[in-house]
Amino acid sequence: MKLTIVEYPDKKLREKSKEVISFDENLHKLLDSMYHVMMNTNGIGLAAIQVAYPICALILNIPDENEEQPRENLLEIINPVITHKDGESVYQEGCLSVPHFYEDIKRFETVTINYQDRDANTKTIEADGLLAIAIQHEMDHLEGILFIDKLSYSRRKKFEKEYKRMQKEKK
Ligand code: QAP
Ligand code: CO
Repeated sequence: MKLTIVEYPDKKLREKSKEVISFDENLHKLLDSMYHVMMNTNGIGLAAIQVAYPICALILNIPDENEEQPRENLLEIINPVITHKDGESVYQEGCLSVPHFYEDIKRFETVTINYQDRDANTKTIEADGLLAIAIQHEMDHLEGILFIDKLSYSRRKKFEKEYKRMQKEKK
């Protein structure tokens, strides 16, 4: 399955993702291909909508203490719902759909989610640290929200200017 990352300002990123109903081979193939794209692009998290599939599916692979991302640490999260959130933390985020731009974003420090795995089994994760931040970042994608939407007006303006300049340089 050939996938490419959808990049800002593509409007496709603004679509709201739909609940996953069929936990079939097509879903498994998509998840497997998403994993390869994420690894090839040095990502730690990727939502299906970022590869043009607007469904409530995301993957996460947070680096371990040796900065490695073995496949057994991969989390595949389908139809997530946040059931608890608490605290506050700030982290410098990036996004594969907004390449080469990083900014401090405030999130909840801990979150608990209910979700389904690729075989529709119901699961719960209580997350803190980078995992909690990544879950919130990826779940925003399911709503069509990007981390740059959370910037102050002046930082957002600065971003738009820098991003346009970078896009020109690429061409
Ligand atoms: C979301 O982001 C995230 O600009 C995942 O040139 C980010 O994997 C969650 C990436 C921070 C929590 C904290 C970005 C790779 C990867 C780039 C990513 C780039 C290459 C971003
Ligand atoms: Co992102």
